[in-house]
Amino acid sequence: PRCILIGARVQEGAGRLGCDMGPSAYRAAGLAETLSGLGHDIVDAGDLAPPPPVAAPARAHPNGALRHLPTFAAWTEILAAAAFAASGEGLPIFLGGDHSLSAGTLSGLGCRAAAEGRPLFVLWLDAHADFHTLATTTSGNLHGVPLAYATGMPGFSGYLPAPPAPVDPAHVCLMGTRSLDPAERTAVRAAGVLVHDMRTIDEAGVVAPLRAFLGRVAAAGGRLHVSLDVDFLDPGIAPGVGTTVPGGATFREAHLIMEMLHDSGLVGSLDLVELNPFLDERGRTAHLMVDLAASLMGRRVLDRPTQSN
Ligand code: DIR
Ligand code: MN
Ligand code: MN
Ligand code: MN
Repeated sequence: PRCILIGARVQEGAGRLGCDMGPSAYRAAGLAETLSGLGHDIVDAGDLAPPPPVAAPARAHPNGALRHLPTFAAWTEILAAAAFAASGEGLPIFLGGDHSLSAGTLSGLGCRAAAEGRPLFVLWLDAHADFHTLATTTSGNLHGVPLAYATGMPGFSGYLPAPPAPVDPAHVCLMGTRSLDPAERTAVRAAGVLVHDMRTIDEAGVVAPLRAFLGRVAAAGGRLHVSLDVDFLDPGIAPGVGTTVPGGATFREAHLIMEMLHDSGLVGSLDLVELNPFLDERGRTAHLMVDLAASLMGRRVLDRPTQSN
C-alpha cells in the first residue's frame, strides 16, 4: 500500500522538551528511503502546521497539575482531521512527537473505521498505559491521557471535542506495560482493556498473546492501529526517550512483534511516538525505530519461516 508519512512536532504533552525534533530525526535516519527500498510507494506529507500558541486556557480545569491543555486540545483536532483524511488514501505513519498525539490519531481513525463499517482495534506498545483522565493525572503531562480520551472515558468534555467514534476498550491490547499509576491500574481493569504486562511477556513470550489478539482482529474484520512508544523498548537499546523504564522489550521481541504484524496483513496505521532526539545517542534510537518500522512493513531480519495461523 501507499505509506503516508505525517510529522507531528508535538512536545507539550511530555515532561521535557525535545520530542518536536522527532520527525526530523526519522527523516535523517532514512525512514522514507528504507521503506521505499522495500518496494513501497512512500509519500512524505511533511509536518502538520502546529496550532497557534495559546496564552491562557479558555476554561480552567480543577486539576491544577495539567500542563498545556489548550495546546493538547488544538493538536487533537488537527491530528484527527489528518488521520481521517490520510487513512482514506493509504497507510499513515505518524512521526511524533509525544504520545499525546495519539488522542487525535485514534479519534480520526475511529471515524475512518466507522465510515468503512469496520471495528477499530489498537495495539498499544508502551511501558505505560496512558489511561489517565484529566482528573486523575498527577504529573499533568498529557501524554498520559490519549488512550482514555480515545476510548471515550469521562472527564474530557468541555475541554476537548468528544471522539465521534470512540474505540471500544475491549478492542485495545496493551503490551509491555510495566509502569502503571494507581488510578490507571483501576481504570484499565474497569474499562476491560486487555493488558499483557511485562510479566505476561516474561512468562508467555510475545507470540501467543499477540497471535491471539491478531486472531480476534481478523475474525472481526477489523482495522488495526499500532501505537509504538519508544519506552516500550529497553532503555539499553533505546535511550532516546524522556520516560525510560527498566525491563523493556528486547531487540528480538520488538522485531518479532513487527514481523508478526506484517504477516497478519491487518495493520492500517502506525504511530511512532516519544522519540526525543536531544536524549538520543547519535541517532541510535531513531535508527532502531526506523528498523522496527521496516520490519512492520515487510523487512525480514532473520528470515523466519511464515507461520500459517
Ligand atoms: C505517567 C508517565 N504515567 C504519567 N506516563 C508516560 O505522567 O502519566 N507515558 N510516560 O508514556
Ligand atoms: Mn505512551
Ligand atoms: Mn510510555
Ligand atoms: Mn502514563
